[in-house]
Amino acid sequence: MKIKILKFSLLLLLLCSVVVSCNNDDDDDGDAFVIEDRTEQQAKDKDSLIAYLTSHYYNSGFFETGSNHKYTDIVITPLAEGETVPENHTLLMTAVEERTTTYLEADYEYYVLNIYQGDGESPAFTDMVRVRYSGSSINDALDGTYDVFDSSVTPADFNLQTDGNSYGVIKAWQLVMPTFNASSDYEIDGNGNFSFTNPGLGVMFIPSGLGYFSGSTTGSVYDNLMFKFELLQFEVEDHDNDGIPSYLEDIDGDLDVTNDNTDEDFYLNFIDTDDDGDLVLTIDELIPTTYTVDTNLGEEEPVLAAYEFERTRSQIDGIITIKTVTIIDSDDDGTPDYLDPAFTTNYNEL
Ligand SMILES: [Ca+2]
Ligand SMILES: [Ca+2]
Ligand SMILES: [Ca+2]
Ligand SMILES: [Ca+2]
Repeated sequence: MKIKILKFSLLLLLLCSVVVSCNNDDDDDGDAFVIEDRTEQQAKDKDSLIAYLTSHYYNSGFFETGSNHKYTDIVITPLAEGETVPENHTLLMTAVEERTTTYLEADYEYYVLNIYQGDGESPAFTDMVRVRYSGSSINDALDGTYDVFDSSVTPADFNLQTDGNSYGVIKAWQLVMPTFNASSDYEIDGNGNFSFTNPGLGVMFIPSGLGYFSGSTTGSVYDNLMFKFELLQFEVEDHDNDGIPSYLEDIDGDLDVTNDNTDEDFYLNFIDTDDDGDLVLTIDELIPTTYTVDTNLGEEEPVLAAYEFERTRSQIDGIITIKTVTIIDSDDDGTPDYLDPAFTTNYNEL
């Protein structure tokens, strides 16, 4: 049997994608509450964000020495009228990176202060992230109040992609978190407290359209938000547990898993256990492999192939058992078996 590994770039050309329309909740007539046009709201929000960034500075000098800095170390201070930015501090506007995106048909600018990139690896846009953070309202800050509406000084987990059964995060988090790296390591002290080695550390300044928009989570609508955060760790998510990590279920590679549905059924690929609808489950259209690593003999763990993914691992008496699956493209046409209804081999029954 020939085993060929899929080249994912080919998928862009070979697969049709089905556009699943986004939910618009603003088509009810007679509502007293009028939802703002996203593009018009963004114009106002951009003005507010720039007003904030040009009138506040942060303690940049603090982060030039030492390591393992915390989000609670970030101090942002309003610039008084006529004041110049003090030594060892930097005006936010000159420190942030402006980024752009299109979301729900509106064009957005948002701003990211990258204080530390992080020494570990980087999550995908569908992964689970473990963070410490605080979120506050920029609108309130411009009005002279500082109001943290949400925070966690202990590590908290968030799915960057909701499957409908779990809470998702605001769009800005899904955009920003994958551009940072997590910590490279951690330690646990005698009291069970974790300390993380050089996590990604930053602040995002975001318009309401990439936050809660017309929702009132923060206590008011159309709030521009600021999140300080440490990206501690992440886990690769496989929402439908079919062996394919969710980020690879983004067939057209547009960083959106809500527009990929190979078999055009009710279930998007990332929540579909039979992606091509050929009645052989995706997990059965992948090649299973079991590795046994005897650490008593000093054996090393295997290096996985490019399209091989760990499913489970267990350890008994120093012997690690790792089960993986590998994507196969039997006819080498660029469409792997699990996305190709013409191939129905069940590799778990061979
Ligand atoms: Ca997609
Ligand atoms: Ca489907
Ligand atoms: Ca799937
Ligand atoms: Ca198939």
